[in-house]
Amino acid sequence: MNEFLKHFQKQQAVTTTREITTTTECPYCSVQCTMNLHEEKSIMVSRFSVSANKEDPVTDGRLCVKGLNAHSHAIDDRRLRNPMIRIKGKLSNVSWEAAMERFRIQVQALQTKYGKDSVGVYGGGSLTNEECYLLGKFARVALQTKYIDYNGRFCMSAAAGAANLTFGVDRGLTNPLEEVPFAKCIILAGTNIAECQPTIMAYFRKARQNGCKIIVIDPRETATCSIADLHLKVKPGYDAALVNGMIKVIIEEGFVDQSFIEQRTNGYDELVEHVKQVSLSEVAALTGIPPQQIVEAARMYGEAETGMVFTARGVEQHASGVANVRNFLNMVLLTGKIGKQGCGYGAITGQANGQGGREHGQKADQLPGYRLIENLEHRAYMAKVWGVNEEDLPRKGISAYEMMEAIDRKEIKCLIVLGSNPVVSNPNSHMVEKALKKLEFLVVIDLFESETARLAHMVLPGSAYLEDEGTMTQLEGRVLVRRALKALPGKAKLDWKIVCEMAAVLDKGAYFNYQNAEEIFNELRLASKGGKADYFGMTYASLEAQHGMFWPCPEEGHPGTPRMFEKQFDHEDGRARLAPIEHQNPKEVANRKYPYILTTGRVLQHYLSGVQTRNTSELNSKYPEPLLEIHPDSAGIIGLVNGGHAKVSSKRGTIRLKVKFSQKIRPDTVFVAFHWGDDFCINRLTNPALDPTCRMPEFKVCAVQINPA
Ligand SMILES: Nc1nc2c(c(=O)[nH]1)N[C@H]1C(S)=C(S)[C@@H](COP(=O)(O)OP(=O)(O)OC[C@H]3O[C@@H](n4cnc5c(=O)[nH]c(N)nc54)[C@H](O)[C@@H]3O)O[C@H]1N2
Ligand SMILES: Nc1nc2c(c(=O)[nH]1)N[C@H]1C(S)=C(S)[C@@H](COP(=O)(O)OP(=O)(O)OC[C@H]3O[C@@H](n4cnc5c(=O)[nH]c(N)nc54)[C@H](O)[C@@H]3O)O[C@H]1N2
Ligand code: SF4
Ligand SMILES: [Mo]
Repeated sequence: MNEFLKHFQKQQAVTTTREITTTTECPYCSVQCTMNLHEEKSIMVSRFSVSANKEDPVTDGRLCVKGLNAHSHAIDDRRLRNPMIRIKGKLSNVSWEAAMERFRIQVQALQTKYGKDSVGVYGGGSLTNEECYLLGKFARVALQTKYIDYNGRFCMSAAAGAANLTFGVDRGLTNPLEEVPFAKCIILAGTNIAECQPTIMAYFRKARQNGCKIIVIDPRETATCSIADLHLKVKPGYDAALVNGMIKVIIEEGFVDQSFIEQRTNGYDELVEHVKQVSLSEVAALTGIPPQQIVEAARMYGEAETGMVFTARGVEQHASGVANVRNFLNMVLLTGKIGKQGCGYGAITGQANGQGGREHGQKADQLPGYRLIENLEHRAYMAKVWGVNEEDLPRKGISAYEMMEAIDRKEIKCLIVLGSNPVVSNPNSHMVEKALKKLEFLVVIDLFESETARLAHMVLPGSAYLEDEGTMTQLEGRVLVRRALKALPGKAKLDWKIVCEMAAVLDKGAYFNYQNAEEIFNELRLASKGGKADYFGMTYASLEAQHGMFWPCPEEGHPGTPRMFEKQFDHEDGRARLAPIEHQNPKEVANRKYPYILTTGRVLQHYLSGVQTRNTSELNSKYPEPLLEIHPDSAGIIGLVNGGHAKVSSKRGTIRLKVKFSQKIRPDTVFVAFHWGDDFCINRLTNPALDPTCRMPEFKVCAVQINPA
């Protein structure tokens, strides 16, 4: 642009600037911090900035570095603006009409030739409740395929599986965050809140000021350990063994709440019998935690008048994830620390709508409101809501990674991906990439040309959080309305409208006729009515009037349910189920060829597969590439230098990484974050061994060999 024009525009901007301030919610983690977005609007340009929303009762105006920069990717020039179809090997811009016509031809041809189940759908937990609901309906009603699953399978499924078995229902936190300061002992197991949900750290600090003792269980001394009274540096994969040790002490030293056990639980005698054979010295040998620390932790929690236990992916992302969480729940029940102020359990949900995303039907075996697709009554109810025949609803499908295996076997020929980047986030990603390349038709709806979009036959430009209205259910189980603030870039469309258009070209438009997100929500309310995650009593107006409401909320005027399980659990007899948990070794253990344990997770600056945060220079510049965190003693044995490079290999793949020495990690363990694709993709190494119940992969343990590079 020439200097004169620049000057002219600057003048114009000065004379015609308008400032607009609106409130929105962060698109990243499950806390769903609200913030004020300021737009300085002039004729030629808009400038955006963010400030705290002091009115937010959950965060009290706190924001982390990701939230402060979240708008950056949404307004980025690299956003997708046009539908694209692969022509002669290259993705080329086309009109929406041409894209939808191609979509119709491909999907109809494949379903005619190979059957309805030749098409699969893959969703995500960043989408609004309305979109998660719609995607499930799209699969079951428009495509009539059994194949739908979503990225939450890798996220919440183990905690959900455990909570369903133990309590009879799964809501991440059983108590609102405001009760955390009332707990006198808190266990944070495999949860790095300081980096992953930073704005809720204040609740834990407050608890500490009130005299609470905090126990952190993590193979690394993370930033979260700054609030710990006791850090148990567990060997990855051995949480269930550790908890068996703690339970033994709790029972033997008389910390059991006998009246709670009698009135509200089943299975106590079996659990007592089971821990009789547990030996603390064996537990110490397995976990690497000295017996006296196990006793100390059990006493801290056992003695405390009130207490809360939180778990996240460190405990859950294992082939024994459900069992691991169940053992923590055993400890909660034994001590009667649930259903009261300052007493409860929390699976710290991950994604923005990780909670709502798992409730309304994008999971393979699920219908909205936590109904089950294999339950005849549930099917009949949903068929009525949707106006279809019960017999026409498909049966249950398979989990996310198993869908990749079915694609590899060419059983699924077409996949539609909305709001996920599976080629980066699935375990064993070499196989996943190879499988996706076998698809006859891969459709990706995204904001950017993600690693998965680059493999697609069709890429459709979807909507970012600033443009898309809808509800999100944050980690407490509180449903919030997010309003749209901004116009879509280029020819991008709202995600829910894209789903409706895809249905329409398949002649199912009559079932997908909505004017706005609120109409979808009103249908979702009805769909969830009478289900475990019951939203029927919520309306956009009631949600906005009181900074969200907690489900279950069965009728209008109902206050919602901030604290669960005050009087009963959700099993038919109203009682919770204790269960003896046999410790299981991880599926891969260190051996002569692969002598170290690799565990994976997150860093503060990046989010999940990294597509949004790698496209945010303020964040990416602070952490531009993945690092191999390794103890200097182990690095010394291998011959690595700090800042040098290492080749890390598992049975499934090899990658080259920059080395970062850390005194804070166990010497037998290394840590790598998973926010990168291609040659930096740590999931090329991870183990796709799945939990038998919930099908969670073992992201947190695989055996690796490390060499200087
Ligand atoms: N900055 C940032 N924040 C995020 C996200 C992000 O990508 N970046 N993602 C969001 C999402 S979707 C999620 S699911 C959450 C995840 O939140 P977290 O689960 O807290 O995050 P992770 O880093 O995956 O794992 C937590 C900790 O588990 C430890 N760990 C590893 N193996 C074991 C083990 O066997 N036992 C125990 N006890 N601990 C172990 C790791 O050292 C790590 O510190 O974060 C959300 N918030
Ligand atoms: N090794 C290892 N792997 C892991 C984990 C781990 O701890 N270790 N954690 C697992 C967990 S907990 C999770 S949650 C998964 C997440 O894994 P993914 O679902 O693959 O991660 P995201 O980066 O959220 O992918 C979202 C994609 O959708 C796009 N997107 C974001 N918002 C929207 C939207 O509103 N509309 C549309 N159309 N597109 C959008 C983004 O640009 C991005 O390309 O990864 C899992 N993988
Ligand atoms: S804590 Fe989570 S929701 Fe809040 S600003 Fe940070 S990333 Fe966003
Ligand atoms: Mo997650």
